[in-house]
Amino acid sequence: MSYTYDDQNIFAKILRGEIPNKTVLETEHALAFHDIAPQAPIHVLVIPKGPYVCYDHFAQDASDAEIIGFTRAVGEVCKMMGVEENGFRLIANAGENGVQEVPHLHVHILGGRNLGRMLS
Ligand code: IU
Repeated sequence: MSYTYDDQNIFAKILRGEIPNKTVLETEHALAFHDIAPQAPIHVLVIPKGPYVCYDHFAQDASDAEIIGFTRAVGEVCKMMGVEENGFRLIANAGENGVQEVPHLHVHILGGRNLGRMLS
């Protein structure tokens, strides 16, 4: 599938420094920041710095270095936020059925409370 990236999306603006954010971690390939409307005591978004719409786009077109860098950043943020001990959830919504609001790949890291069952 081919994807068209909208460089006016809000996370692209955050990456360009046009909109402020509460940064948790910035690396060569990723930026992590607190979600503006947290759904759990810990709710951090991790985004790749490259122009990828969703997970599939990223997996298809990103370089190995970007994929490794992004994946390691997610792990690092989990460590920084201390969620590995009691557990956490990663979510990457995609497209219309996934109800993705912002068309720049982002992984939600949710933790700090029992999140309940998501699938049944
Ligand atoms: P979604 O996976 O695309 O549905 O989630 C988008 C998330 O981005 C959602 O949790 C919003 O609260 C969050 N967010 C944000 O942190 N900062 C913003 O300026 C905007 C959305 I717009």
